[in-house]
Amino acid sequence: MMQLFFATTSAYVRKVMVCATVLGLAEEIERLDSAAHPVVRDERIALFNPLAKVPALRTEDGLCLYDSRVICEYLNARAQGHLYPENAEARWKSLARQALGDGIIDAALLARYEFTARPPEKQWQGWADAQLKKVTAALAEIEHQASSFRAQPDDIGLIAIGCALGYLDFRFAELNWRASHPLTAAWFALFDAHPAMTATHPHV
Ligand SMILES: N[C@@H](CCC(=O)N[C@@H](CS)C(=O)NCC(=O)O)C(=O)O
Repeated sequence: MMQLFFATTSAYVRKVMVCATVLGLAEEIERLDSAAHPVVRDERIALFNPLAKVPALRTEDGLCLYDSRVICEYLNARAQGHLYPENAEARWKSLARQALGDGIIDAALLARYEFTARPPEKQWQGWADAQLKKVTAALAEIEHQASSFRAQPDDIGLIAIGCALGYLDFRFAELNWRASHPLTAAWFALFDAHPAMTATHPHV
């Protein structure tokens, strides 16, 4: 069995688990309890990843892999999957979409950490606002592209974007992103109904 430091709240872990599910590898992954935090370091995770962040994977051969991008690509190679297009143009587009989805998660997480990980006297609303500006700009770009998205989680770029939108629903429901992004909302309604997405919905 592979071993994965896991968290039901992490959109990056979800990205890995959606890939694993689509690739038929989910049952080969043992999920290890974790409590990743930017200040309170979880030394258990550091056994696999010196950055002490999740996801962190160890293979049967003892190979330690992180971060989510590397793990997803490893799983795809291991299963001889097709989550990464071979055609060069399609591949760059897919990888840029992954960066867009991951970038939403990065920015949303930084905005959240500002108020959950910092003491009140060190919190800065301007920082969180600037991070959420990145989220809204990325959502605008996704809306621009959404009419070309497929409904199946068969591509790393769409999986990353799907996990990012799921994270906004989970932690930033007040953004109400669907109201101003109708094409993205219509796409996500189909995409999020796939068994690999329903099996990995974030929860506390
Ligand atoms: N780029 C990394 C980001 C991983 C990450 O930031 N994970 C969060 C949990 S959602 C974490 O471990 N945070 C603890 C920390 O920042 O030290 C990836 O794609 O895996």
